[in-house]
Amino acid sequence: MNFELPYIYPITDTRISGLSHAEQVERLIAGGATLIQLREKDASPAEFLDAAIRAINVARPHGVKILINDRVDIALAAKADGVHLGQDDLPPEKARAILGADAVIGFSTHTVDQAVRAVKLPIDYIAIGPAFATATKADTEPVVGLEGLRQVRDAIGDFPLVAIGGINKDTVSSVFEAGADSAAMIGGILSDAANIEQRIREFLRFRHAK
Ligand code: 3NM
Repeated sequence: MNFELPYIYPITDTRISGLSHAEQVERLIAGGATLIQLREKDASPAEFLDAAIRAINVARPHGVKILINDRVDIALAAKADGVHLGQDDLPPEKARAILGADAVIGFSTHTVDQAVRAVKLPIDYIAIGPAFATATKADTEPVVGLEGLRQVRDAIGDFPLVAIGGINKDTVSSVFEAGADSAAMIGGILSDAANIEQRIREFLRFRHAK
């Protein structure tokens, strides 16, 4: 598996950005994104599949990986690079069996215990969150916080770790200091839709300068 987490991991949201998934992917790639997750909570499966195929057609010529949130069936049908699973989605072992050895599989965790159990699964990275309070996801688990993030890092060794939830320009450096390899963001990048490209470029430049 030649997969490496980028510092900044953007996730699409049509409600927050007011843009299609393909339009978001185009702007994110222009700003330097190399891994993008498509997150869709409103569309029908047929609509999500169509949007995913359009977004993948934008990303593939650039070598940018596209993961599908929650839906192994959509990832398979759209020939995405992989899937990001929640605790209540298909189990990662089943997703791996369906998508194959080359697929990138991420898995959401919300506690140290869940993270410790997750590193034994056939996955490529763990997400831990919410790092901070967030308005983007309604049903989040309790905030993990920077101390929780540090505990997860200590508990999982060097397993690839993504922090998510409430990360913005004021908080991004703290999640790296607490041990995250990557910061996943929705609102921090997409809330100013006219400046998506500039926003992600600034986040990437900031991190690379460190
Ligand atoms: N998952 P924003 S928090 C999609 O805790 C998602 O697993 C979370 O959006 C988790 O960057 C979250 O705007 C929302 O806070 C992330």
